[in-house]
Amino acid sequence: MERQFGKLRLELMQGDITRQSDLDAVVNAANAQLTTGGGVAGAIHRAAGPELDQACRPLAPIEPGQAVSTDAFGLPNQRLIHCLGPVYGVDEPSDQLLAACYRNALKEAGQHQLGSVGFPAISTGAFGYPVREAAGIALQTVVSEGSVIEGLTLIRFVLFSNEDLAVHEEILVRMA
Ligand code: AR6
Repeated sequence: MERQFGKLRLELMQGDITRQSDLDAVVNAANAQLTTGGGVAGAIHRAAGPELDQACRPLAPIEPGQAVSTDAFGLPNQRLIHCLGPVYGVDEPSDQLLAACYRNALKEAGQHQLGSVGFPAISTGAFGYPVREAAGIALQTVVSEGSVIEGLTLIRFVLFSNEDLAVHEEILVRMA
């Protein structure tokens, strides 16, 4: 599904965040140390290769809601943006910290003049954020913050499961 908000196109698809070769940047659902792990971070570090670990080291640790960026190394993108989502029920206020992730990731994209960015569903895996709640925050935030970033024309949510895609579609369809 896709929707246009002014000059910004918002796309939702089922897929793998490491295989978005037509996007300038993709976002990593990172840990505070910016090391590999499970889920998105594991897939990104495997695809990017060991140089990513070295590039991340001087930038760590990061705080919940923060975003930093590196070269994308073996990934087919120009840049990688690393966000630390809140652990649900632990890092509070979770909703504001999750919104800050998306806002700060988009700011980072703006600073590097990136025209297209792909996001996974940050915090909804190992960090336990309920998908429906997280999707509402994520979609609202990227629409309001994305349209003020100069040069940004495409945001794509790459959801790993069809169930997660369906939840995001339900919310996007109803958004004003
Ligand atoms: N492409 C797109 N989405 C994916 C992929 C992929 N390749 N792999 C998993 N997902 P998670 P978090 C989905 O756990 O909750 C790591 O160990 C997944 O199904 O990656 O922010 C880090 O090191 C889920 O819907 O991120 C951190 O310690 C969503 O992406 C911690 O997990 C996010 O799941 C971060 O936890």
